Amino acid sequence: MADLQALYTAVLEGNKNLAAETTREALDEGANPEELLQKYMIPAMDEVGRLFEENEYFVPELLISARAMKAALEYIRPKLAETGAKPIGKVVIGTVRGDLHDIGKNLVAAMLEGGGFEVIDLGVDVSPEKFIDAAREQGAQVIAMSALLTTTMPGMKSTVEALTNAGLKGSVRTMIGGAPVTQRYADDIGADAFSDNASGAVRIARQLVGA
Ligand code: B12
Repeated sequence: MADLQALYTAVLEGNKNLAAETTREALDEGANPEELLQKYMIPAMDEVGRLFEENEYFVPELLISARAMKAALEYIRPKLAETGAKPIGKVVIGTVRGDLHDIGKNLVAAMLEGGGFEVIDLGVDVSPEKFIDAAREQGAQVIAMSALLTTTMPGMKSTVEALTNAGLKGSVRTMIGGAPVTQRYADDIGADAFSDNASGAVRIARQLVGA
């Protein structure tokens, strides 16, 4: 039996091989991928954030924990995406300009795929123009933006404004999230939806496409 507490510890301590191996073993044994995420992996990253805030962890520790989380996600992602059904909508997703945090964004992308969406992932440090061009070229109904820094959140506002200027506000809907982002901020900048977690992201995306 896979030791799931070891998964928590592996992410917390940045043990990439153990994180990946435990995840693979647990999934082989039939574990629910969402439960692995919600009960072990995300809480471990939350604890990493707390230790960083308390000056017990520094950027190198953040990086190795993030690397362990990503290694485990490599196994989780395909499981979440296993649906086989026709896509219910197309979402362009990215982390906004100047921001390199992508773990939450990757989780949201994986959950959206699992929830039946086709997802075009633009990666990190995405400019408003790149979001809009991609949505237009791909015919996406939704732009999903992630920001983890208070200093990069204005990139969301700029993207909503650029969408309005391009005459696409209304036909392409926007949803936002990330640790410092709030419903209030979404309302202030005119974003169409907000969620503070990846399952909520699927729910609001469904509402946005009327599914
Ligand atoms: C890991 C990490 C890093 C890693 C990122 C690795 C990577 N590939 O992502 C590295 C080391 C690179 C890093 C760098 C920095 N970081 Co950092 N980092 C973190 C940390 C510890 C965890 C973030 C994370 O992955 N959380 C786990 C995921 C699952 O959570 P999440 O991203 O919030 O996503 C969830 C929800 O928010 C939501 N969601 C996310 N996106 C979206 C999008 C949509 C559309 C929706 C609907 C929902 C949604 O769903 C997700 C799943 O539930 C946080 C602390 C924290 N508690 O957040 C600090 C933190 C975000 N970092 C911080 C800082 C200051 C930095 C640096 C400036 C540090 C430095 N001095 O260099 C740099 C900035 C680099 C840059 N330009 O982006 C601060 C930000 C402070 C602020 N308020 O602005 C934080 C809060 C730490 C702190 N307490 O000081 N960081």
